[in-house]
Amino acid sequence: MKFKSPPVNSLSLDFLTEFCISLEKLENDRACRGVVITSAIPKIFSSGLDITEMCGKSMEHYAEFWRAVQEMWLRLYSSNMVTLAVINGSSPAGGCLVALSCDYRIMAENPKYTIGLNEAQLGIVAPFWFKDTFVNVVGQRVAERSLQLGSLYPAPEALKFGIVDELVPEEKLQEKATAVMAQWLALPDHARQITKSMMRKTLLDRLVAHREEDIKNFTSFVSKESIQKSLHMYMEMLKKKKS
Ligand code: CO8
Repeated sequence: MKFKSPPVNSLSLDFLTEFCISLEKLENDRACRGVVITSAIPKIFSSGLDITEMCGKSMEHYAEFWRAVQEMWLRLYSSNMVTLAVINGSSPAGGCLVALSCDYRIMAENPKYTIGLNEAQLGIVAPFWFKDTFVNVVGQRVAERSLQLGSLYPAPEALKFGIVDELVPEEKLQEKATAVMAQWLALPDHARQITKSMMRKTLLDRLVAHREEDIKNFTSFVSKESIQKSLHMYMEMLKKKKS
């Protein structure tokens, strides 16, 4: 599956909806046992949640958007398929969450590409299921420090901290992805699926049980004047950096 939503594969409501439908189609296709998620946009895997969906919109819109973010994560994190992220570009915040939710992460060996949960840099807070997905990959200490600092790590550091599993020269990504997928698919599906579910069920159940409360938390947090101001300033900063 190749993300292709120029300019930066930001996770808008439309993007998330289409992503979920595509995942569901593959999930229901008995012939499909694994999915490789990558980007068709050079240098960018995904720029994370579309910030414009969180700025100057109605409470109803925030709720609808957040439900779509939850849905994407619930589907991806609980997928029965082997999920492999091939991170061929930068992957901040929600982009990093997509990668962290897969079973295995291969990143292009390019120190210009960064990855991490940088929410704190935007003046916002990663919700518990972002945080716990991160903890489940890198452990408490790395997650605690990285989340507080909103760190975006260049690929070599991301490997050092266990955010990604392997670095590969960009031109070898596809070859490597095929080899890794073959390795994972060599196991009997049922044993792998039950093991995956055992590792992830507690966190998945927690979001399912607290889904409405999580939406309420998001809508009231994001609609605060101070948070709206932070997000606007961040968008301005991106524009200035560009010019
Ligand atoms: N959402 C919306 N628009 C974006 C986003 C985004 N996430 N990222 C970039 N854009 C826009 C830029 O504003 C710019 O727009 P325009 O052309 O109109 O000026 C355009 O995309 C291109 O961006 P750049 O010029 O910056 O492109 P580069 O190739 O130089 O850089 C990057 C690409 C590295 C992806 C860079 O754009 C970047 O760092 N973007 C910001 C990424 C980011 O911080 N995302 C965090 C989003 S928040 C999130 O995912 C989790 C939130 C959890 C919620 C918590 C509860 C409140």
